[in-house]
Amino acid sequence: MARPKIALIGAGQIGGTLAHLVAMKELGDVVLFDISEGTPQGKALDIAQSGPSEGFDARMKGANDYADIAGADVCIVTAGVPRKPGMSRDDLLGINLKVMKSVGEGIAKHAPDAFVICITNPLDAMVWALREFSGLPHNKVCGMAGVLDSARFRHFLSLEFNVSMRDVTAFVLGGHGDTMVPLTRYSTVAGIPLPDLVKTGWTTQEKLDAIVQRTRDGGAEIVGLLKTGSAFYAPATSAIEMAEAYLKDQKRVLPCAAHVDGAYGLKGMYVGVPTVIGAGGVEKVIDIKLDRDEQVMFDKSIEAVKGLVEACKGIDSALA
Ligand code: A3D
Repeated sequence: MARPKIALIGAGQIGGTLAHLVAMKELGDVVLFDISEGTPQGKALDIAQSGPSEGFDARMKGANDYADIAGADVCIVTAGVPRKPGMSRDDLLGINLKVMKSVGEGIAKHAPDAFVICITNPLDAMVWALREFSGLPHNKVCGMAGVLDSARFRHFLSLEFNVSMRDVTAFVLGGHGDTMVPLTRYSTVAGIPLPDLVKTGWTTQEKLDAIVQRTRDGGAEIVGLLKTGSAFYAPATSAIEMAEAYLKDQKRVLPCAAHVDGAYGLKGMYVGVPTVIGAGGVEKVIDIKLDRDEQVMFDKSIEAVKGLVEACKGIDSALA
């Protein structure tokens, strides 16, 4: 059977890391696409030359022409600009919306059957825009944020409890931004919910609150340290987890920015929710009942996402 074809739209920090991970995990052949001439070609050649030592056979190709992504099984989109210190994700809206238009049209023309994972910020609005511009089915277009946000939460919790990250599960809902909703009630150490661990005295509510806030600020903390861009290792790993779930029909339960129509009382919008990802793309949105405090936080997050989508619609008519 031919290897899957994985198109990486954007060959910057995340795009290059994605290509390396695809090769190391032998998930398929890679086309790295970028508007910058030479960058995708150089990265593709460099990664290909790590093949003999690493022992993988994946083919790497750099491209500046959308025709090269033809027939891709998966497209992971990082094209656009990242944050600099002092910028919010929302500051990227105007410039990255224009980028989503060209990327969406390129995917629609050359890889209409692909499973598309958007990473470009502001995430929830950009995945909405990418779906609009590409016209692909909603279940085949989603955004990566929840896997990363919950990985950050799990990392911080594992440090607090001094246990393996593998034994910590975390649940994050809502938009990818300051209003994201990490749910402590559904986050566990070895299946024991965090509020129960507070009761046993293993941690305190104050420490948990601080971890929740650090998770919300997780991206900004890294932007502040790097100064020239944003996180890329963990964002790439998170998107690969989603791509692998699709390619291997793993039916993984992963949080992602999915099209929610009915669940959570929402009518047709993209936002972070728990989903099942398998060969059908986003096969299911898992609906849960929120308590009053959680609902208040979730509603605030929904309003923030809706505001960004409305702003996109305003700019989009200017783009047309
Ligand atoms: P960067 O290293 O700047 O790479 C972006 C690449 O996109 C560059 O190589 C550009 O040349 C290329 N590009 C720009 N315009 C186009 C276009 N029209 N068509 C094709 N390629 C284009 O950024 P990065 O890789 O660090 O980050 C990429 C995006 O991911 C940014 O928007 C970040 O804000 C976002 N991001 C999201 C998360 C989430 O969790 C959602 C995390 C980290 C970064």
